[in-house]
Amino acid sequence: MPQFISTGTAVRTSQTQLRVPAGPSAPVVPPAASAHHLQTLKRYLSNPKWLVMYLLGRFEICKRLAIGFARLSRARARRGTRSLFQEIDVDQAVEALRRDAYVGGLQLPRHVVDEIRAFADAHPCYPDRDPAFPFAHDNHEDAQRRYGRRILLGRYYNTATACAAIRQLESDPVLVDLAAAYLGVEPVHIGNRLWWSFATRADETDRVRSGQGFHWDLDDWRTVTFFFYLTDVDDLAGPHVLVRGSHRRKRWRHLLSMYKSRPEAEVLTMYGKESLVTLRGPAGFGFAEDLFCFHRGSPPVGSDRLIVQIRFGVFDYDNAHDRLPGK
Ligand SMILES: O=C(O)CCC(=O)C(=O)O
Repeated sequence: MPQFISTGTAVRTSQTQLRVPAGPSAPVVPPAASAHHLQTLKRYLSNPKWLVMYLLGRFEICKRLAIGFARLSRARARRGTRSLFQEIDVDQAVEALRRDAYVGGLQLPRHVVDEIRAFADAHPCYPDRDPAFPFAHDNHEDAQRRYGRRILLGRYYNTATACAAIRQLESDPVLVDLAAAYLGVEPVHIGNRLWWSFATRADETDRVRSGQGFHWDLDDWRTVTFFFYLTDVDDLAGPHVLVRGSHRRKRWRHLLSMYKSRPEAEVLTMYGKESLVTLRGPAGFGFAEDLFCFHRGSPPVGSDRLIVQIRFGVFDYDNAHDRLPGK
């Protein structure tokens, strides 16, 4: 029984029975947009070092200075264990990342996919950033009814401590080597994300808030994120889409704006349709990406998608971990 699940309704999943706290009997009111913005503002102000990075980290000269500063005090760590990705040529991978903002060719062994799937089956997930409402992923329809709103994403908490297979990825020598070579400094692990993207109807605002509209991320001066699909992903199952090379080429008004999301038409006009890369693959398929590029998830329409991300950066601002709040 997962430790953070208390008394409540028994929910059957494909592998086990989860107990999740009884939900509200009447639909709850979804958080208003202004409350969402206020929460975001509070988060910004509560982490001043991160805020400095957030304001300056979009400019290449500042990125280089910050990385140079980190390099002064950081030695290369020894990497002991055997990698799951022996076949990767790190130099070639880094060249592709620098040029295109992504590189494919990572493949998780089946037993690791199965282990993470088993973790997802045995633990509750949560509507985006709402730790008050745990639900079993295969109870999504019921959870939407009880929550009183569409649930596009179901995120897991505490993956670093609760899932050994995910923890092993955080220290995989090839992944860490690749991150070090791309970042130009010994990397730090800045967080994981494990989540379902559900095939459900939703409006544009919810889609954009759920990473399904083009945007770029700024979690650190420079970052690299490893993605692995844990379900088969075709065009109907929410493939990840990115704009090749857009981590190096952005308009000044994009860099200066506080909004990192942009309408699809604007992104297509700027970069051209031929720059879009859609990443499809069977369960276990993986790729590395610099999330400073424009990217989005496609809304799944045929089946739900389970995906995990392992993120590395230059400094850990404690801003991207998936710890359950208050734990
Ligand atoms: O769902 C996806 O593929 C997009 C993920 C994303 O936008 C992000 O992690 O920033």
